[in-house]
Amino acid sequence: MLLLDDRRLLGALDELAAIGAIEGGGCARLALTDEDKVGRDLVVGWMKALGLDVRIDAIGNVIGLRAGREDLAPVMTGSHIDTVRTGGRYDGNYGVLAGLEVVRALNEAKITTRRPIAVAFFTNEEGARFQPDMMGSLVYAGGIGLNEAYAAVDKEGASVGDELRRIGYLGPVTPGVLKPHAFVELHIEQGPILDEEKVQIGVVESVQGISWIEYTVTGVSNHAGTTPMRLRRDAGYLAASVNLFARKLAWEMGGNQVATVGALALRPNLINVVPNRAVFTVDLRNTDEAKLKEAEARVAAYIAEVMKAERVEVEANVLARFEPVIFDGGLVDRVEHHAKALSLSTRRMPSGAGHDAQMMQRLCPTAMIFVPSVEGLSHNVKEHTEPADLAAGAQVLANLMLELAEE
Ligand code: HGY
Ligand code: MN
Ligand code: MN
Repeated sequence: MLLLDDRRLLGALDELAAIGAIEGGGCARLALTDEDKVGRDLVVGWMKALGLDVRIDAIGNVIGLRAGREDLAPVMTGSHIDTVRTGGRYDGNYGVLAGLEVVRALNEAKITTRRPIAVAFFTNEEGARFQPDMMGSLVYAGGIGLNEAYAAVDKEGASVGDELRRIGYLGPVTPGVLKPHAFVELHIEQGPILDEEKVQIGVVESVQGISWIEYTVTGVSNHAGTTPMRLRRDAGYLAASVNLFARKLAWEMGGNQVATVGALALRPNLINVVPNRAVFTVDLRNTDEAKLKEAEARVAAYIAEVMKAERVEVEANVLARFEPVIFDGGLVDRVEHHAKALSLSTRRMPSGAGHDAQMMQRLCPTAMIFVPSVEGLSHNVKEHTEPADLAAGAQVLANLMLELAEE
């Protein structure tokens, strides 16, 4: 069995987490910011030091390629190193750095696998600054074109294209030109299931569907003291009502349905002025596409109702919409097999979070390996996974990758 150096992996995670480090032990490296660039440069440096052929594509995806005995489609692993603003140190980073640890161990063991091995990090997986999320892997899989991705802008009006150029990661390689034999992503669960059930490895069968919509509400600003309730056209009231409605709807629908109003901005945002503008987002997810569609329709119908009663205007902008993705059954079985072969406890499960793997399944057999998140915390600086669990996940990844690389 390929021997990994768990302490080295932990050290690499700490070193990367120090870039964009924030209060409480997390890190903030929003996509294509200076912090993201510094993180990218660090990981690219590690890839080069490992002798990998580093390729940067036109959407800034970075792939480190290790030659095989034969020039065949590579076995690819990877994830992302951009984070949300309140990011932890494992989301995405762990999958990329565990992939590099597999390469280090192969180098030390002087093993050349039949197939090449690739370790990738994809651009803007989080979608926190630019939407849609999983942008780099979506372009890689042919889901959107480069120009559409380049045109995405952040709240300050900076575009993906300009920011890629500015940080020096608008690479020459055509995205997706390297079609993997298989793709395996190692990731923290980011939810409470494995931790609550004390299970060591999550065998991920699918990723739930995602619906991101931004609503811009226009009402009439007015004096908070003199305007009687009957005359108000309060944009903030609609935003607040939708938040309550979506939350109640998720509880009522039950199952895997979740709903989040994560971003909300009122204007003029003053204590004594009825807001004339509200911009807010609704994130709806479900493992069942029909149910996700139902949730979307019910939120839209509710908005139409309140819009009429409050006499405000509403404009909807779809930021991301992905249907649920089912991973390759055979590869999922092999994740389970390798975890059990290491006497690790396992359970099959869907992913509540979006991942680059859901895009790679469009190109090749793809699967994911989860390790527990303590108290299910993620997108939170307190995100934590025990070192023993980090090591176990990396070993399952290594053993599966080696098997795939010899077929
Ligand atoms: O939103 C997500 O699920 C992912 O973190 N982009
Ligand atoms: Mn992630
Ligand atoms: Mn994330």
